[in-house]
Amino acid sequence: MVLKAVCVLKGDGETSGTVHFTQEESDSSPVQITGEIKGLTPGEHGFHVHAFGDNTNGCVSAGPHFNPYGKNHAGPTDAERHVGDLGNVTAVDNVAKINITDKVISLRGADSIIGRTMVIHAGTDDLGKGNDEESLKTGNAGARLACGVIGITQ
Ligand SMILES: *[C@@H]1O[C@H](CO)[C@@H](O)[C@H](O)[C@H]1NC(C)=O
Ligand SMILES: *[C@@H]1O[C@H](CO)[C@@H](O)[C@H](O)[C@H]1NC(C)=O
Ligand SMILES: [Cu+2]
Ligand SMILES: [Zn+2]
Repeated sequence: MVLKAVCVLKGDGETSGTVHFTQEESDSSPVQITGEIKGLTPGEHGFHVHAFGDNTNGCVSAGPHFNPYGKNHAGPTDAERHVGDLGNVTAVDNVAKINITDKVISLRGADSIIGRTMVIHAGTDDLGKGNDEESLKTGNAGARLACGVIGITQ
């Protein structure tokens, strides 16, 4: 069966959005990620799945990037990356239109992102190439503008 999930992102400022996830039959099928985030400055913004579906203290409670295998932070096409590393989305006229296919995240099994948190950042993710310690953890993507818990939908 095709599985679908959705995430509504909100924050303290004017950034907000909705992201949809779709995965075909098997655990190893790629996940199609589509949607729109508005209220962004033009340019690239880090976009990740963070470990916890906890927003009790805003987006901070979502914890670090979802990283079940203890890897370094990197970009979505790198062989070694956090499962949650989806790179950047690009805002044009304050709106980022999202259409990503990712082979690492899943809506099922050990790499499932269901019940975890999607975060959009103020800055650009350097994909682990920033030559500092923080780059290998967060990509130096800066503040968390908006976030939401990823849930199953029909
Ligand atoms: C941000 O991520 C996107 C998508 O993964 C990538 O194409 C782009 O090069 C990244 N930007 C930087 C500055 O690394
Ligand atoms: C996303 O991209 C794929 C392939 O490039 C395309 O077939 C699909 O229509 C796009 N979806 C949206 C919502 O833009
Ligand atoms: Cu993040
Ligand atoms: Zn990461």
